[in-house]
Amino acid sequence: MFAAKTCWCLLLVLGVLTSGAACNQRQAAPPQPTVWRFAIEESKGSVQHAYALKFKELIEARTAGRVEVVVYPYGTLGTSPQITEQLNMGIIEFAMASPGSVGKFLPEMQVFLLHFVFSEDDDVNRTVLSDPELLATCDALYAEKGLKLLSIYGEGEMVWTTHKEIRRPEDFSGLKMRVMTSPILLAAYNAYGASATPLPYSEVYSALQLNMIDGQVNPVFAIERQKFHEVTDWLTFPKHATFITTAVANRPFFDGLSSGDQQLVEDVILELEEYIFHVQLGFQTERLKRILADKLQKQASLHICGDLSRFTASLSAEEQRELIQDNEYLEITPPLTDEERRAFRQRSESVRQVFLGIGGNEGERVLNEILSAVARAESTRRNLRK
Ligand code: 6CS
Repeated sequence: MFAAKTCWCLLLVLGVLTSGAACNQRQAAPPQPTVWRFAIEESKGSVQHAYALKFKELIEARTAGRVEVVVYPYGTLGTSPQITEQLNMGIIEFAMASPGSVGKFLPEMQVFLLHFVFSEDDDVNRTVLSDPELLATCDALYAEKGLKLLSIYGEGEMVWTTHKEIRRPEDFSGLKMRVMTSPILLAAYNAYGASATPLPYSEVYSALQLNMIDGQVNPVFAIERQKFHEVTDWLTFPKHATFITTAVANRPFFDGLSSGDQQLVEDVILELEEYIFHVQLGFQTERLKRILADKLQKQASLHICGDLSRFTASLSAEEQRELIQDNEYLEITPPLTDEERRAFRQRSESVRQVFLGIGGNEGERVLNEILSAVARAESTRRNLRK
């Protein structure tokens, strides 16, 4: 648990940081803006950072300086579970809370970590995650913890980075796979035959470098930001899951806002849904390009197992030649076949039972809502394509 004493110290530090400017300018005495603190679980240049910066820009522009949003990137205020605790205690007003980090606090939210539940189609997932019924069900669970759920959104397809090729569950045998601190992720990778190892985000790079772990899983932008590609040489796109997170406010804070400010926050969050979808989509190709360029420049080998057609289409003819065709350090192996993916899917079925044990009736309700919403959205997509 985050110690109460630590929280008070943090409050003091945040108070000093945000009021220091006010003391220095006492003589001018302009009206001081109200500060809204927004902590994210990722570093600068990440999807969450883009989200928080856009939130800041829109809120500050629309309140004409009455409100200042201060963004705290990963590491500034603590680990991801600590950020959620600070949000719950009202030390900060807004935060990102990823299901992988809020396991004990919000067990039902672990549903978003299950493999082979969401679609392979980003547009379908976007429709599902913004489903008003799903948001209302989840918000009721957040409300019990003193939180207000603002949005659920995807940050991109989950990719395995490992020291060796993985095409079958048997390839995971004896492999220490780092996961976020969630019982569902532990169960998922143990079911594949790996030895799942929970570690905080900040320790993954050195653990890979020192061979304390053999692999990890994250979207491409996170692999590039945290430089995991420097300490692994296999990138596998198994199309088994999307990284999903939630944007959250402290509930008493949100309820205490004027109706005008509540509406403002809700309008901005709605606009951000479209914005962040395109940001994460762009990052999936832009950051892969950086990984390839970095590996090439360092003359380090890289093996990619996946369908690279969308990525290749995003490159100019010259980039395609330099990064792919003439790149002697790159090996592209075919994506996992349907049969190969089926082997992982079958192993993942037992994890749904683990989830139902953890998530209880409410967890089951959320899972069923998601499964129905995915089926509905996929059928709509199919009809549109006809
Ligand atoms: O793997 C993790 O721990 C982190 N991954 C992402 C993409 N966001 C935050 C999370 O803590």
